[in-house]
Amino acid sequence: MAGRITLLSGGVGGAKLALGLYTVSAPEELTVIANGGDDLELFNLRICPDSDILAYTLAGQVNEPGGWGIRDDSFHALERVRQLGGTGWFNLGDTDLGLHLFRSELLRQGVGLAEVTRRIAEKLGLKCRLLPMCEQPVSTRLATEEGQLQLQEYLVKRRAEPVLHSVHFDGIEQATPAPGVPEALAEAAMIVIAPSNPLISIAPILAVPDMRRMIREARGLKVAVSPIVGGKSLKGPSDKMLAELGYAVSPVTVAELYRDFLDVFVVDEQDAACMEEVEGMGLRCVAAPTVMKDLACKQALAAALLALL
Ligand code: FO1
Repeated sequence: MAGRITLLSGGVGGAKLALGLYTVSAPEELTVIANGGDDLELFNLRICPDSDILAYTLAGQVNEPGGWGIRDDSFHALERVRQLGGTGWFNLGDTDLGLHLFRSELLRQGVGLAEVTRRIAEKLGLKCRLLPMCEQPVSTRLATEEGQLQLQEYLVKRRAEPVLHSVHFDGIEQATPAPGVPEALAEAAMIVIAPSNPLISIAPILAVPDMRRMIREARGLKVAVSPIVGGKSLKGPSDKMLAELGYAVSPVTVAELYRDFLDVFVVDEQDAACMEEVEGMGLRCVAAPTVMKDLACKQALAAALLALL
């Protein structure tokens, strides 16, 4: 028994590691804290893509190979919206829409997002805890060459093409860690930062007031997995975004972003040349196979992390 594990995660990339941890450790001992900066309002509905991707992945319902949405979902509702000339760029499937209706109705009734997320996780059969980073709405806004874009507009509507100038988390000053988050951090034997985009998936979680301090002060081992492998992102546009913001596209940059609270930084075996520089920062650096192309790879990485304890 490894003890409690708390994972900080974005969507598709982080969910792969979440599934590895979920299937190799006791799932009841796992807590996943989902990024909420990707959340959006569409059709008066609250959509929480990263939380939903994690829930669908752990429930075995996620659509592959994309890693988001529900397998074999239909899109009749959205087709009608498009036919009528409405907002059709964000692909919400019919079954997925049911979840957004459920969540939005409960939120309107005054139920907190952590409790709504708990009910969703329970009904999908999850044996681990899934928590939002905070209950207040936070929206990641990107200043780009095309002006201000909400994160999903940038990622999905504009396919991450516009050159990025800066990232801002709207509403973050009013946010507080969601109920359950302080305990999940304090009680963890290990806090894991998933190989998610450090700028838009992990940074919003760390930017919730008090979050960074709570992680730093937690007694558990703090471990992060590099999302940059061989000079490229494992998933999504982390590499392009880092470069456009003036960072070197290297695991070393990511280690630097987490350096104030981190104990161990995990790089891919092909980046072993970076290890000395990371260790020079006063961190322990470990090389492991981090490319999670199938369930066995996800489980192998999870097992390598648990072996650090
Ligand atoms: N990603 C896309 O590339 N295109 C989509 O239309 C899209 C719809 C979508 C709907 C629900 C959901 O939970 C996720 C969805 N995603 C879509 C994924 C999402 O944009 C991002 O991958 C995450 O927010 C980043 O973690």
